Amino acid sequence: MASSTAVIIARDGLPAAQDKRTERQRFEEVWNVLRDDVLADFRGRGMPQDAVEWYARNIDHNTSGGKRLRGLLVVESVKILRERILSDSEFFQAAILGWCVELLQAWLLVADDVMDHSATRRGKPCWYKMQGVNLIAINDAFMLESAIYFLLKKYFRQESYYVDLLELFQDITYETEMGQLLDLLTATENSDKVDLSKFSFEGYRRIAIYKSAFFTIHLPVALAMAMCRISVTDESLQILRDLSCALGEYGQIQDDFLDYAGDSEHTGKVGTDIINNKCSWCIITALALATPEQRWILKENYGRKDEQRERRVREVFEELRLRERYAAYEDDAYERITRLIEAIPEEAGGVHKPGLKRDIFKVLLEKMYRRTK
Ligand code: GPP
Ligand code: MG
Ligand code: MG
Ligand code: MG
Repeated sequence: MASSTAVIIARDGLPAAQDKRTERQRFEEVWNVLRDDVLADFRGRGMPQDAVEWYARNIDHNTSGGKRLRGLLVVESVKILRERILSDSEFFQAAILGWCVELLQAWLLVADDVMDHSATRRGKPCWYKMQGVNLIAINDAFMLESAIYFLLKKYFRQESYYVDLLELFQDITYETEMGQLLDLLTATENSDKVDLSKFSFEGYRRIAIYKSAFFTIHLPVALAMAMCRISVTDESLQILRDLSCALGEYGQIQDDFLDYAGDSEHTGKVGTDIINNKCSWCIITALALATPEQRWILKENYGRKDEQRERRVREVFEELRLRERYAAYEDDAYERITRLIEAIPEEAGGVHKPGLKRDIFKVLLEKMYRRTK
């Protein structure tokens, strides 16, 4: 990652150069405090020991092993918006909001893995696949979600922007659920109903943006803005929405490509999009390039719970050189998003303008570019 803004944040009273811990380590340390808060509250409400142990196991299994892209985006954004090194308490507050986004992702993934019939996540069995869990995973997902609101209340209730935080989480969760519905509706459980003609780039974009872009990019940046008390104007909201859509669509296309071409040892998950009949970037792109014969093969083999047929689809993807197409797409997306970022107005009439900063998105784009997991 090449960025002038990726500086180490200092502890209070310590110059940045002397604080040897990385931002990620400091972020992880905050989680120990929050995890204890959640479990102490649970225990304090009279919950028995076996339930405490269950909840702790749910929390630990589903919050470990991630890239922390979204959580760290909150911290990074606060730092860029403040234009200085953060104090201990500012870092702590930003990290709490970051962990709330990580908890949001945790419960979404617990639920998503049930819906997608996935087997592994972050190099471990999916939570619902763990011994004795099964459909308790549904309640466990809800409990991870409730932990967000517990933490927001504990740490932000006295803040003037508390309601803004609540509304952001609620609105963006709702939008993510809308996206998940669109994703699931194209993915039929019934192989008789596979109908590739329903797939389109326009429909694809809507799914990607709703199920992924808003909670991945809009939410962390908007939380940072709320914490920095930067009022949201129509202009800044539009910029944030546009950048979230562009970066979020790019991120979901990466996710779809890795579902097909990623090394599962490295990504920590085994792809399920082909057998689940998902409206993925790979199938949309393949359909746009396929000869009539290849299209027929795709139609006969996509969306079937059968390894042989999945292999047949993969062969067509290889024949169509999807890997090369993806590399070209990625470079094009990088250039296009860079231009969008450069167009963010930071000055008006030669005067510094408070609001969104280009660096927030630059740092994120560098982190995302050519990711392999
Ligand atoms: C991931 O898409 C989708 C989400 C995290 C949103 C889930 C929304 C809910 C309301 C549960 P994906 O299935 O392509 O992700 P992955 O490839 O990681 O399984
Ligand atoms: Mg999934
Ligand atoms: Mg899914
Ligand atoms: Mg996926």
